[in-house]
Amino acid sequence: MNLQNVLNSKYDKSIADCSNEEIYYGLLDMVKAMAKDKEKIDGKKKVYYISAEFLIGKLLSNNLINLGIYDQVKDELAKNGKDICAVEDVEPEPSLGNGGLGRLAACFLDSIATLGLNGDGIGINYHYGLFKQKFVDNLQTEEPNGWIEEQSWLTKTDKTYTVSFRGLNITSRMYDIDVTGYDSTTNKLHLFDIETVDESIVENGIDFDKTDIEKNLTLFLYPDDSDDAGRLLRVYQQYFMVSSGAQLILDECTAKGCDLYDLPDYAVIQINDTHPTMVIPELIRLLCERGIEMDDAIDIVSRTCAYTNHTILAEALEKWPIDYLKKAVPQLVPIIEILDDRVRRKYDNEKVAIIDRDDRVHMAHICIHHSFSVNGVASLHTDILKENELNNFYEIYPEKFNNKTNGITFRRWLLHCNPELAEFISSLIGDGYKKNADELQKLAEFVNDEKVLNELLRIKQNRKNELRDYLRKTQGLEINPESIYDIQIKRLHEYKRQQLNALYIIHKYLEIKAGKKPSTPITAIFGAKAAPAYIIAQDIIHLILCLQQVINNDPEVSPYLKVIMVENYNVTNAEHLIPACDISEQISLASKEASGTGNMKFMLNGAVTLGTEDGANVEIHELVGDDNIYIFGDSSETVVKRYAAGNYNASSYYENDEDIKAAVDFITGEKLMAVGSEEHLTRLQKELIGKDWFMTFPDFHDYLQKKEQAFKDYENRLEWAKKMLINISKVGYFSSDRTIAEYNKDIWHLECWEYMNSRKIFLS
Ligand code: 26Q
Repeated sequence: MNLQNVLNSKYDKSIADCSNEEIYYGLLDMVKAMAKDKEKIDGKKKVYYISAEFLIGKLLSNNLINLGIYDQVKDELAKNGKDICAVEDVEPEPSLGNGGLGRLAACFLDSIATLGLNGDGIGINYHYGLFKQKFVDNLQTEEPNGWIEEQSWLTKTDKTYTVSFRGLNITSRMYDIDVTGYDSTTNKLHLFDIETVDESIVENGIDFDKTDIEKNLTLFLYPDDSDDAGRLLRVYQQYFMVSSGAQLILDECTAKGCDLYDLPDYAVIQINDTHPTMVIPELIRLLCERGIEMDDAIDIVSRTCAYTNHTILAEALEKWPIDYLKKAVPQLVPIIEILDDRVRRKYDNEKVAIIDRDDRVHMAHICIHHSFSVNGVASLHTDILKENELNNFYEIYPEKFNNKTNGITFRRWLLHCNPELAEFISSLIGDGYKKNADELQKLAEFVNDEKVLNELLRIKQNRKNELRDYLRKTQGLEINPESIYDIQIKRLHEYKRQQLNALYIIHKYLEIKAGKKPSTPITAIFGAKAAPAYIIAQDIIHLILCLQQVINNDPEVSPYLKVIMVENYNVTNAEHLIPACDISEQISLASKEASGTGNMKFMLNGAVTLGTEDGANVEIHELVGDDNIYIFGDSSETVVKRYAAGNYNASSYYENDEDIKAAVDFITGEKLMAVGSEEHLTRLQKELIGKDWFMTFPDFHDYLQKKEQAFKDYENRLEWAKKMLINISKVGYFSSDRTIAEYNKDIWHLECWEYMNSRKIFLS
């Protein structure tokens, strides 16, 4: 198949005469046709990765790479005076996720297909993804973020199901997106939708009537759970997804001749956090409807489902009031009550009950009792689950608990976003690492090769120059490519501690004002969206934007220090920011970040981590060793103990530490007040002095010191390049191909292709 032929029959035009839009739509058709030819022949058993979020990002170049035709298409376009990047720009980004959990689901689909595993995704076809962020008067505003066009990656199927809510039957329809594996077969992402969604009910930013389910069910991806109507709508969305998914799974298994008692031999359902929990009672309900006894149904479902936990933050663990469930899905309530009753009869421990004394249903508890596997997403996280958060369950079911350290797909996060680096690596160690990421270790032999180190620095500089151009073009921001790019990009959350980074910046600003100038200029770059109702998160964004305005406009300081807050941080922006980064900020309060995956993306692109011993940073540290990472701050044990003791007193740090006091006072000082809002800045300052729940003050000085050390080390360019090289050489462990191979080996047990010495070998 070739692009010119596709465009001939579609538009009767040559490539040169087509607009970028026409070329994009032509490529869409071409990719879909090629993916169809590679569809997987179903094996007996299949994994269903069910998730409320799939943050897939743009798909064009990813698909061209996976189908092995990226260079060919790029050259053909170039010959006809077209630029593939301009064609890529035409594609709207499907932002169907909030952050890490959604992006992980997308990376996993890529790896499942790449390993040739039989596995599809199940989710919701949100018409608007995560809101588009705009900054107005140094504050975040939100706008709807549409992505579905007349022609898109979605393919409408003829599969429909009835989903019943109280007093309302809804017809769900399945739409498919092809998931092309790298040099492999194609799987599917099944997204369910309804025909009656009405986009015109959106008014005033992202507000809409939350009560009219037929018009709003699949309208929006939820950024938070701030109000009652929104929470109830989320229950509707979750049930809609799992009921459609459960019906699909039973259909597919019975079509393969599965006797429903043998369901676990045909299907394994990986539940991505608690959001799809209702798939458990729903499947039980459907099995009973088909004539299976309740006890048997519970047993069958419990041997089919596996649960992944992504958080230890208590407030993020879903607990739905039973009244919500009665209002939306009364048919599940008697089943959940039976599950609770069985648990209560078996275990005399209120803490493992499914329905608590306040009549709230603990979704995680349903998952743990009724899955055969429970996993955390990094080694430290799994340990904390076992020892603290889920200890009561671990004591009952030690055999269910296992760790699966997260990973990322190197196709998107290296081959696509940094092709020059990928090619350079190939020139040194061959192409094998693209399928077997462990081969990156071969790079270690070049650690003293100056030519290689200089080339690595040259490539990084190219990315830094490109980021300068990109930010100028898309955001109207000016940065100095000779400066150190220090980047913190992730959802805005107090536990991730963007506020600690902001305090550092204030400290540095005050130092420069006092005449202590850094020898290499620093650009502190942020990108973050805050849930609209998360007030302190909005205040932190405000602080950073005010700092940007004050510092960048201060001629005494801006040659040495600049602050950049990138608007509308999303996957596409990340693809430009990550390859250009020198220092990767991973500064969550130890014990709070389950894993992090941005940390891995930066490492892959030769950035050096400045971080706490939290999440997967711990494993990065173990791999690269003390000399190739900057670790600071209290350990998770210290933090956990301090919380337990309940004696953390932020104000005494503030009173007794001059540097902390000066930085915190600056928040409501003349300079920031002149550009910011008193309400936001004073509230944030009060929160820090009075509470500082995520303990920025105890870590402040260690952070300062390690950051200064990193900036100093950066100046010895060859030594720095060694650190970059070692990071890249050790990053193979964080390929999502490794993570998925482990899920398969330990949990799913599907037949699979494995790459050994670059040859595909079939394992069963
Ligand atoms: C829950 C209820 C109501 C509304 C929204 C939610 C909700 C939505 C999204 C709760 C949580 C999320 C997302 C969580 C998330 O992204 N967790 C991250 O998962 C990554 C992949 O495992 C980890 O690397 C991160 O450490 C973890 O924070």
